[in-house]
Amino acid sequence: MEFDDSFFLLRIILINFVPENERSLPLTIFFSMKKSMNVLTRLKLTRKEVLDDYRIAVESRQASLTGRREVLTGKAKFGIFGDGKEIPQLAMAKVFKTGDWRSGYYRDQTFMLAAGMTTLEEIFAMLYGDTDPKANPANGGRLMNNHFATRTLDKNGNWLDLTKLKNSSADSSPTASQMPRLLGLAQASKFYKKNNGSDEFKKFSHHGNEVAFGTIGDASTSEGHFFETMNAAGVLQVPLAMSVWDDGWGISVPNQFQTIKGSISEALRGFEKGKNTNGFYIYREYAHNYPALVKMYREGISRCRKEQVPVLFHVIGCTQPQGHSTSGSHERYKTHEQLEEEKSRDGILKMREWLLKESIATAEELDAIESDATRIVKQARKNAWKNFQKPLIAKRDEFLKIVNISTCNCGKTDAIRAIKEELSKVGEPIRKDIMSSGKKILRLLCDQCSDPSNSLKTNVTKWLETERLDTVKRYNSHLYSESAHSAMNIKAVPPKYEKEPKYVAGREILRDNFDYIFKTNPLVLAFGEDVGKIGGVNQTYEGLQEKYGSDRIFDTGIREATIIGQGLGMAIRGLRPIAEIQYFDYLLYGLQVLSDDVATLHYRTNGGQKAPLIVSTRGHRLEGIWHSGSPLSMVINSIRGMHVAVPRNMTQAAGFYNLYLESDQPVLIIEPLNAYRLKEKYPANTGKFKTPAGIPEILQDGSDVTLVTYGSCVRIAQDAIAQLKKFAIDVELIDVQTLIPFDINHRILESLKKTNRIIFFDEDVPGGATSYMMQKVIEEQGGFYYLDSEPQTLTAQPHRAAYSTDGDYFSNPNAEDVFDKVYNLMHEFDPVKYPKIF
Ligand SMILES: Cc1ncc(C[n+]2csc(CCOP(=O)(O)OP(=O)(O)O)c2C)c(N)n1
Ligand SMILES: [Mg+2]
Repeated sequence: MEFDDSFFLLRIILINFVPENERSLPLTIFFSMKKSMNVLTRLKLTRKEVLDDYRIAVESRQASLTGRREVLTGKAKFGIFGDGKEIPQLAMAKVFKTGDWRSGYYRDQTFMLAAGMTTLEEIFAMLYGDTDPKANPANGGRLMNNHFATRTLDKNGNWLDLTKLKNSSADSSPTASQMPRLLGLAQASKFYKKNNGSDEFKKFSHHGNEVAFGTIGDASTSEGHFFETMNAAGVLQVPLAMSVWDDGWGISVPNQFQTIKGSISEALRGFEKGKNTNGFYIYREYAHNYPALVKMYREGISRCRKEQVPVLFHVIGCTQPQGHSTSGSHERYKTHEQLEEEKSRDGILKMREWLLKESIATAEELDAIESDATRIVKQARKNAWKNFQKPLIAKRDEFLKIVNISTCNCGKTDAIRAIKEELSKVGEPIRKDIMSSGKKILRLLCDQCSDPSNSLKTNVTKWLETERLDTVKRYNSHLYSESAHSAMNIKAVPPKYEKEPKYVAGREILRDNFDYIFKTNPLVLAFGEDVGKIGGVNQTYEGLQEKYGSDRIFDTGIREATIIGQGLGMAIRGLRPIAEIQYFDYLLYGLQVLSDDVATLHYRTNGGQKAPLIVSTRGHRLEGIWHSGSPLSMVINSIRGMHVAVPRNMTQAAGFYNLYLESDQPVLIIEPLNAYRLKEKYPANTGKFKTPAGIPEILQDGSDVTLVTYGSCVRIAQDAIAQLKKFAIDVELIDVQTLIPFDINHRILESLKKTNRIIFFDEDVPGGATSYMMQKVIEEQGGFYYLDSEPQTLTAQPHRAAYSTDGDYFSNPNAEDVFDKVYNLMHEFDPVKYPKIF
């Protein structure tokens, strides 16, 4: 029945059956109902939906308040919450559909709850650092609380059907680090929309209909990543929906020190999309205005989704009821007046006022929702704490039972008893307490008691080993792919050659190999500066854009961080991007994204997400500080979690692309810059040969000295070796091929066993990648025990490479340096046979 019909009916009832003086109350109720229904009709929402939203907001706030108390009472180490940002997140959740993506930050608690992507219990489990993946599926206790993620992989590391899920990429702590990946998440939709239909895409996209939602704090918009991403999104015209939760503060630093004109939407007016321009749509709304926010998100996201254009939602007037985090109090930097003013425009308070004003609910109904919320959150906290504590208490009890001193008569029983006593008194034991007690007790136990197969020492040792293995799984797993598609499971396939192979410029081998890849794998894309139209500065993609289209091989702006971000976001969504950084030295601009995001993704989600991205660059052996291409230690120390491949020529490089595209392991491949035009034998099995990961190649057998190197230094070494041969010195040359992983079968040790002398050679700084290799071989492989001479390194000078051929000669190691190093080693060993040269 329509409202007006029911009004007509009511009037008839009132006139016929109710005395005149008793008709006003039902009429008032009826009119207020009519008013609220009008509001709800205009908003296209039901009363239930709105009240559900209010409930979620109140529960979320209650979780924030309770969470802070958990930290202050010592149950959790640190806490950061979403209070003050509840209302806009309800509105955002309404337009977030199955298949969509989020790339956000720690304030998105209410959104995650409203979208059904987390639960109150999970929020508390995260706070405690629960490592049980069931209790804490976002990060398995590896990250601080409110670092959200949904799982995109099953337990074997295989893709789930992402079109059937609401997806959140994995949060990370550095401010604005969510931005570069957001660009790729959005671009994937555009790619999938244009390249519809392939079976390979089915699990990842529904005709490219998905929106990538970003969130960021007002202060974090000051980061370069924000501007770089927004500019690129405006240029690329991708469905990226950026919300800025503006509370006017970045911890203690107010807006006026952060943003031009104190307003990010004002500052970005020049980025706004005009009638016939690119750019993005800009919306601005108050954080406490629920109906306006609902309308804003509906309209903005509908344009974003349909037109595939970016949108900026600047949500002003957010608050921070509890300050920034548990690390400090905002009373230190906000005045009493400021704090009171914030309270007066609290979003939840304003929503309540609105619900009452519009007669959508009565005060009693809202009071009931609020008291229910307190109860529900209390219960969630209790459950999460119990789940977290129960196995720990059980573990502690099990350990105390095992350490039954009566079975050991010669141990230092008093001291052992004291440790046990102390452990048993710990109210809320953690693994560290138990492990530490176990190790201390073991030191006090003797070996002589009873049956050694069942002695206390044996039992405690066994228990500790089991626990160690368990913690390895808990804290050390998933740095690299452990799935069936791990690069480590893929066998090498050597290049095959015709009887009389032709010799071609190395870049042609790469180009033809890429041609094969693009032809056979619809998921692969390649992009970077000058990659599209001209096919790369070294022509390794020559002609491929014309052949496969500019959706698959394309140019980007000069913006390394977001080139990597583009690749990362697209790889998270199932594509196989090759993101090119034009020169290795410029990887520094994107290193933050590699180090904090790409390299940690699989680990920080405890195996819940992967991004099998290939970052391709070129390096080694040029000249000048910014084209020397040698900062290997910069990457091996900061991007653990990725593989680092350092091929010596283009055939080896092509073999790495083939290997990694078959695997799900992210990798950095550094092509040797000065080898594109050098002639190489043309392989007959283009696209099929594979260079293995972690397997060095012995390029020359020798018996006097082992020389370990990689990349362009291989050729320098070969030159030196030829010179050394004339002095009867026999060098074994080893190309490590990948720095990460490094010589997994200890092949270098085998060489050292034969030569007993070893030199690690590259053009990184002293103490750089050569020291890394030395530690691997001498310490990890046990090479120390086979040395007859001091192990040596040969590197570039400590200063950066100087310009010009002479600059290079006196900055970087050259064949003469290699000769001298090897010769001197032999001289030291046998001065008669190898007399001093100079
Ligand atoms: C790169 C980086 N610098 C500094 C920090 C420390 N930090 C964490 S949050 C924060 C303030 C962020 O403010 P804003 O973006 O406005 O978000 P809000 O917390 O106010 O929602 C700072 C400085 C960090 N996490 N990362
Ligand atoms: Mg802020």
